Amino acid sequence: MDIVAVLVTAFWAMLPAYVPNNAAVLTGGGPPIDGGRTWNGERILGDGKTWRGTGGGIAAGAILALLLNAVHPTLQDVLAVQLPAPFPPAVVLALPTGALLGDITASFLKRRTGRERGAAFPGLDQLDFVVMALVLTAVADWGWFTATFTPEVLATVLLITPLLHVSTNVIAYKLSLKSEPW
Ligand code: CTP
Ligand code: K
Ligand code: MG
Repeated sequence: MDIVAVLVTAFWAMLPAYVPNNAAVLTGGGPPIDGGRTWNGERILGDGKTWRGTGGGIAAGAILALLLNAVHPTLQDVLAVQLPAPFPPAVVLALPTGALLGDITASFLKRRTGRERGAAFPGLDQLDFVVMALVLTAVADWGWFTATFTPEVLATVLLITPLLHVSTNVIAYKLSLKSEPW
């Protein structure tokens, strides 16, 4: 694959995992997933992980994956670039669910290490969602996963994701959608 094809594949395949965290910011609120419960004096997850945000985030990512599938044939012709095979149904769900599961796992680890809601955890903040999205996708459809995420595409994903994450969060912060720029 040439460099353009690698970049396009990495970005296209990860889009349904990029959108859920941002959609959760917009749809979040209401009852927290942990129901306010604590463990060793700290919240299990905290008020930043809600049912509404999680549901809204998964829905947004899945809808985006279906939209990408719908425009796949046309775009492949128009752009004359090799796109990854359409998202199989299990992957449509695995990408956004994995992204939010990664984010929830990170909050669990933040609370266990004494970090309050909104505190930064450099490294974890930028990669939690991508790692879990990839793991769930590999479990959901190993054939599609290995055909799409070749070693060079995987390396590109791990490189561009932190950059995209940092920049979109700074934008969301500047637009007052988020209370911290991470
Ligand atoms: N959000 C949500 N449900 C999720 C993830 C996010 O409702 N599963 C919403 C919450 O309103 C949250 C906001 O999106 O405050 C920003 O998400 P994030 O930065 O992940 O949460 P924080 O509030 O920073 O909490 P934490 O320290 O646990 O990450
Ligand atoms: K987060
Ligand atoms: Mg945060």
